[in-house]
Amino acid sequence: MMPASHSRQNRNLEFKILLSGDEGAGKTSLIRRFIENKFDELIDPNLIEGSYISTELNLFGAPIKLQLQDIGKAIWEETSTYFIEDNDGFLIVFDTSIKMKVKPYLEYFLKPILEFNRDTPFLIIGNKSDLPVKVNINKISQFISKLGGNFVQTSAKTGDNVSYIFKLITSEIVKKKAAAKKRTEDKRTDGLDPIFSRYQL
Ligand SMILES: Nc1nc2c(ncn2[C@@H]2O[C@H](COP(=O)(O)OP(=O)(O)OP(=O)(O)O)[C@@H](O)[C@H]2O)c(=O)[nH]1
Ligand SMILES: [Mg+2]
Repeated sequence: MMPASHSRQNRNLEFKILLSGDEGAGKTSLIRRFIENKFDELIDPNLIEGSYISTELNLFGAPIKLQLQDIGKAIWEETSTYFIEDNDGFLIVFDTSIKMKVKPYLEYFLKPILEFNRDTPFLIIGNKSDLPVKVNINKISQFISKLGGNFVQTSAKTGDNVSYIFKLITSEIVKKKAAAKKRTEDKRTDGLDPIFSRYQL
């Protein structure tokens, strides 16, 4: 039997991640690729919308539970505050195969997140990298790094970078929680000890 302290340490390694962005950007496809390693040209847009889908990731030598959820722009518009409070990290997804103004798009989705807490972990995902790119990747990368975020191009179709983005956002969440802990020096009750000690935080 595991010592009680050990099981308590691992119990709360669970984070919620929200994917948001325009209709058709590939949010559900990214989750499907990550969890099932499958891709469909025709995907039910409401496959998992509105409810969480759970998976597990091994990171820093510890199993971490992830609860993934995706919502479209319409729901975001009405209830972004609820979703921002309810999630630990965010993936803002857009489709790089469509000519569009990316800056206002990103500002639209990021503003409420950063206003709520400027330390909230987020990644910007330029999906559909298997198709010809119709946006200026250099300009977008520069804009995102100015905002203090990371930009990753993915393809749910080929699987390119899909596991990577979920690992990256999870490690950002862990690091930010560690940094917040360091600031407050509160007694830790969140079960992150094994990860923090591995990270030497
Ligand atoms: N070529 C290509 N097509 C993709 C990729 N990701 C998604 N698609 C396709 O784009 C369409 C929309 O994908 P979804 O995953 O439904 O997009 P969504 O963001 O969940 O859209 P909503 O649920 O409507 O908000 C589907 O036909 C997918 O097959 C990709 O990386 N490459
Ligand atoms: Mg969808």
